[in-house]
Amino acid sequence: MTGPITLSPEVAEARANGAPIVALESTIITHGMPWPQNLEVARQVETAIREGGATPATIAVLDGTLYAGLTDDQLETLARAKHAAKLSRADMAVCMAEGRTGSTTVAATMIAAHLADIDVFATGGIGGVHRGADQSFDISADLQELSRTPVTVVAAGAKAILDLPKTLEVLETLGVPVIAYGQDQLPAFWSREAGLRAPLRMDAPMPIARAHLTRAALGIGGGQLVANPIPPEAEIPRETLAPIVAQATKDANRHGITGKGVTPYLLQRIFELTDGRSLDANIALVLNNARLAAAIASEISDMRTKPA
Ligand code: PSU
Ligand code: MN
Repeated sequence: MTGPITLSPEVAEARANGAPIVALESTIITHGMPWPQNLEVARQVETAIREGGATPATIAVLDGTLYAGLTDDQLETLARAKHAAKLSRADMAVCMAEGRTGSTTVAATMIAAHLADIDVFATGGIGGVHRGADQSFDISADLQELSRTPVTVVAAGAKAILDLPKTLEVLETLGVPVIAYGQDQLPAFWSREAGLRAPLRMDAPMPIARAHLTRAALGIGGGQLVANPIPPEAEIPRETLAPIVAQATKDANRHGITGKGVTPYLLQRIFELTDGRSLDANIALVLNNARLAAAIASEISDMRTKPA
């Protein structure tokens, strides 16, 4: 074994030069979007990061090897995989030990990014506290990970399928900064506004980069969550989505969906109930997050390589 994580040549070179790198999760490829849009979007996101002046590092476990940076063939293999495991902190090591293939959630991607010295990670939405969590106890391991692993995560807020007020409360308890980008409201994934004020607001990549480095200097540990609103032209308003989310949640309960199956089921059901519109919105917000993440990574790289 050459170390716990294998860097693509491109990622290794960027790291050696202190150049900006943005990590990308892969659960969105295997469990978040249908074939073949999943592969197209994975490629588009990598392109958006390159256009933003950074190097993309898609994270996944392929036949037991944890990678930061995939070749196009590897990306396609993953996008076509029918039985890839959905990996989080609990099961990444088991998947590797058994030589199997799995995609990484936000939590597992943060762990891998940190191992590879990558500061910034772009995704669609993080996991959170599910509706009905008072009965089901379904709270994503992503929240705990944000409190312990020092990576800045750019997402479009938490998905509207979650209980957003409870998700904010848990993040506050865990000491995770939730930073709305360019607005006061917390964004809610497919919608620009959750109807909740975000705890923090920042308006440019540079101060976000500075806060990332300041947290490290203070020894606080843990990451930052940057909640970047979906572009206005792509959003699905909250009022439109509310009954659809309610329907999807009811269907999930009726079918007895639990555990890791809940988020993929809801995403697929909402895709059906919106005639595919949710997928178009999802694609737009992921690309938007990739661009912001590249800008933040560039600022961090500048600050590290040219200290004031
Ligand atoms: N964002 C998407 N689609 C997804 C996810 C996020 O647009 O499929 C994934 C992320 O990988 C996130 C995971 O970490 O869902 C959360 O799953 P759970 O609720 O089981 O923790
Ligand atoms: Mn869960």
